[in-house]
Amino acid sequence: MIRSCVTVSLVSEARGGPFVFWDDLPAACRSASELGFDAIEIFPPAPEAVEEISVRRLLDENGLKLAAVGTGAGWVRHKLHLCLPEADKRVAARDFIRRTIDAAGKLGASTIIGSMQGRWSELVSREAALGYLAESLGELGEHARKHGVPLFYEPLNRYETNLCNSLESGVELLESLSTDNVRLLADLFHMNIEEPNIAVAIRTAGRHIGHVHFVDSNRRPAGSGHIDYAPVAAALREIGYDGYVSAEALPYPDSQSAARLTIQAYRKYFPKA
Ligand code: LER
Ligand code: MN
Repeated sequence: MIRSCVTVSLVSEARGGPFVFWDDLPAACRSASELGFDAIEIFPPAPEAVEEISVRRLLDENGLKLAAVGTGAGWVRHKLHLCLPEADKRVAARDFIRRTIDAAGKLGASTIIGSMQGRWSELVSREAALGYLAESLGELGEHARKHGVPLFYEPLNRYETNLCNSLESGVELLESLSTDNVRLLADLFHMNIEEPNIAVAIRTAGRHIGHVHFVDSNRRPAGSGHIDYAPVAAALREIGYDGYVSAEALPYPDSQSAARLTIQAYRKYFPKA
C-alpha cells in the first residue's frame, strides 16, 4: 500500500527550504495526525535530536509512523559530505550518517542520503568521488540492515550534485555496490528537472525505488505546479511500490495549507482500494 507522509524540519539553517512543517515536532505531529497522514519524515540538526523515547511517544500519541530521517544537516550545518578531499572529513560525514541510521533505525525508519552525497571537484575526480560514494553506501547500507531497514540514496538535480542526477544513473550506482540494501529516493522535483519522462523513469527503476518525495515542479505542494500526477501514480502502482509518498515541499502558502493540499492530492491520486 502506498502511504502518505509529511516532512518536518528542525534545522534553523535550512529555513527557506522545502519542508512542510518547521521547528515544533509535537505541533507538526498533531497537525499531521489531524489531517490523516500515515507518517512523518524528520530533518534533524543532529542524529541525537531524534531521541528514541520522546519521538516514539509523540508518534504513538498521534497514531503516526516515522518513515525516514534526513541527513542534510551534516552538509548544511557542518559542511560535511562523503566526497570531500580530506579523509578525516569523509570519515566524519560517514559517522554522522551512521549515527543517524542508528537513531532512525531504533524507530523502524530509514535514513536518507541526499545532499550528504556531495560532488566531484577540482580536488577529487569524478571517478574518485564515485568510488568514495560507493564505498560509503556499501558500508552504510549494511549498517542499516542491522536495524532491518533499507538505506535511501537520492539522485539530485544538476544544481545540487554532479554525481547522479537521474534514477537511471542511481540504479547503475546501486547495482555496483557491495550491498543490496540501498534503495533509491525518487524526488519528483529533481526528476521534473532531469528526467525526460517521470513515469517512464519510475517504471525503469522499478524495484529499486524505496521512497518518494511527493512535490510539484515548482517545489510547492503536489497539485500546485505542472507535474501530471496520474501517469506518475499509475507507474508507482505498476511497479508494486508500497512505500511512502512524502511531502518534501515548500510550506506554500503556509505549512498548514501545504499539508492540506498534499493530503488532498494524495487521496486523489492514491485512493485506498
Ligand atoms: C535536496 O534537494 C533534497 O531533495 C533532499 O531530500 C536531500 O536531502
Ligand atoms: Mn528530496
